[in-house]
Amino acid sequence: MYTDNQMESFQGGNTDYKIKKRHCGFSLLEMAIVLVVIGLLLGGALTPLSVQMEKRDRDSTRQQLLDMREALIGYALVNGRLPCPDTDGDGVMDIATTCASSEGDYPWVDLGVGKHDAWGQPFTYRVTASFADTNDGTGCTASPSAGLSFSLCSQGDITVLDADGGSFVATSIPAIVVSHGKNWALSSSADEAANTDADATLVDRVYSSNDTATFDDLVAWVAPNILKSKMLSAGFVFGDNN
Ligand SMILES: [Ca+2]
Ligand SMILES: [Ca+2]
Ligand SMILES: [Ca+2]
Repeated sequence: MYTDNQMESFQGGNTDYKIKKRHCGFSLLEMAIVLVVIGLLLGGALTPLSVQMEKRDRDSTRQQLLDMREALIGYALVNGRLPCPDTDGDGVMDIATTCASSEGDYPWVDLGVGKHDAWGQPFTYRVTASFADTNDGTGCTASPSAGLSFSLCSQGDITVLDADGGSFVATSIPAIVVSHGKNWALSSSADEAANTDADATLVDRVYSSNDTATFDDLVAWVAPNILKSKMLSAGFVFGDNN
């Protein structure tokens, strides 16, 4: 026989046990809720992280483009002409007397920069052929300087628009470099397609990930007046510099 106190003790013990058991059940439920909340938080945190990574990649590619443009001008200062594109993927420009093609990859071996962008893709490079051939001048002056592929009067043939069929951003450009961005070349976007159709009209505009208006390309070009100004400063004498 148990005393009343002993019975109370047992009952109290059972009650504690039940409470503990019930508490364990709540803990599992709580854990499930916590896991769901953590999942939601991680899901929310991962999106900005991917955005941050793309921003980092775009910043580094933008810096590469600035270096590559500088290298193009440096090449012209040394050689009296712009480099031709690489058309067979070895990083070496392809030229006989004239460029094998006006458009190809940036000749990263010859220029020592620009093998690929932050997404591991080659840069597209387009040049006005008469600025890169080994023929003196471009026909706009009767007295081109020996060893200079272009003259002060030479005009580039590349046009940059702010959208496909849009307004002019720059005209008479001798050379341009394009990174096609994280998505490479999205054929459903007319503005992106304009930068891969191998003609002399390209697009440079603000970033957008919005459906058919998607545009993530990064573009840099050699401004003709800066190129000629730097060559004049370096002591080059153009045949039409009278
Ligand atoms: Ca080549
Ligand atoms: Ca020329
Ligand atoms: Ca693109």
